[in-house]
Amino acid sequence: MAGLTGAAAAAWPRRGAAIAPQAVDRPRPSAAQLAWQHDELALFLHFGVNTFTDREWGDGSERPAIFNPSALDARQWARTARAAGFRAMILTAKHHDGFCLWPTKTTAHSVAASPFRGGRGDVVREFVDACHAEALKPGVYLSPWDRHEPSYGDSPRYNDFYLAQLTELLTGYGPIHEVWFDGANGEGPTGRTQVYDWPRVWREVRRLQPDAVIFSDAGPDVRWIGNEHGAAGETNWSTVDPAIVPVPGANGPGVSAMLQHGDPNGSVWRPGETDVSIRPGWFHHPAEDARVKPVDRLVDLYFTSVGRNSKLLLNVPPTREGLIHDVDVSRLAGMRERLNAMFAVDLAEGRPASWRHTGGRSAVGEIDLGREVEVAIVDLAEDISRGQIAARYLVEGQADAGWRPLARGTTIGCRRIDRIVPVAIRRLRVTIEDALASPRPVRIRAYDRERSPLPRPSRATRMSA
Ligand code: FUL
Repeated sequence: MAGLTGAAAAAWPRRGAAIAPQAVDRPRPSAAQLAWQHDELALFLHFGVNTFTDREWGDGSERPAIFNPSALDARQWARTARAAGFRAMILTAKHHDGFCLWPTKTTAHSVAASPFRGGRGDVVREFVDACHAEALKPGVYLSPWDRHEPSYGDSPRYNDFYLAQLTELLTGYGPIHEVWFDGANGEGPTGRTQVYDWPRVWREVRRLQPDAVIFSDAGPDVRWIGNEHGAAGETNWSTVDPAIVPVPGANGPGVSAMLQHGDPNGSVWRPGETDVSIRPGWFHHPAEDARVKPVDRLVDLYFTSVGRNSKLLLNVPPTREGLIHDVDVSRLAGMRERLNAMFAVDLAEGRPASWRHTGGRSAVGEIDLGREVEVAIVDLAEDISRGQIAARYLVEGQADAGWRPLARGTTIGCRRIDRIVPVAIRRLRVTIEDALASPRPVRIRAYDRERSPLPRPSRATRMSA
């Protein structure tokens, strides 16, 4: 999203209008958080021994010999992602089973002990190289829960082991864009609980990869959205109260609501990431080839994540061959085709909004679309580089007769996209009914229904008085 420029910016704030102090003090994103969110789409790749055992969670007893993808082609993953408009990919370098996809020095339980590329393979290397070749940002998932490693449960020893693994990943492969920490904390082999040292983990990521964003329930940079079915909260603040979710995997009152909705009064900027799988499971299972989410559902996921001030991390797991399955490839292509068709022509482009304050915490912006046009999607955006403040909004449209409500909601943030009953209108009005500070102009875009290749819908509902 571009910042507010041109007439809208020039018209705001009105000359002499005071800037509320809250607007200055409120949390704002770092450059890395801002870029992360504007990327909108990242591909998650769950791949490892589970791919070969047909399980979701390995127990750590898997023989490395079973890991033998016959046609692994990370470029195919990257090409698929890029063609579908994704800008980053995150690979499970190690899942709960403890098997490492890179030839680590920390354990023998890795690709080095497998027949893959004659024991000289490195999936992380191939993944990172493929990301670079397709201009995608690489990220890694390193499960803290390790069901293979004997030191797991002996907290100081395992923490050293885990840090050594993390160090290898963060020093051996160039810039890593996102480091993804799952909160899983299963019991160790002796029944002892492993106490993770999260502050040390985060410190090390900062030291070794200062530009990376760190994901976990507890951030510190980006937070889990609180479910795995692909829905950010209808109300979704990018600020949170860090005390409510202090560590990954935290349980307690308010955790779930904080992850889903954030907190308007939160003291830190921690936007939500929406992770969901294209299939029922996170790993590839041949029996689920017929249960890949249809294109409609993928498009819906875009609206319930990106369209609700979040980012979509869509899991598309490679097969035993080491390839993204044809069905998944075609669904992703279909998703991109639909999104391109929907967002092809911004009906409000080049039509400046005139904004005025209607109170200390309210404002209204109006756009003349130049002629009567059919609108089916309204796409709003705050300039979040300056924080998030809109708390309640109303969208209205006008044809010959009076104004009619088209959509209403609460937060806007980086992007809020509403699908509305298609309607022919000449003017569009957005009212910020409530905000945390003196409202700033919101970028307004409007789209018709999808155009080609789908047939044109029948006539739009015309508004009448
Ligand atoms: C969960 C894990 O247990 C799942 O297997 C998967 O990796 C998901 C993204 O996170 O906590």
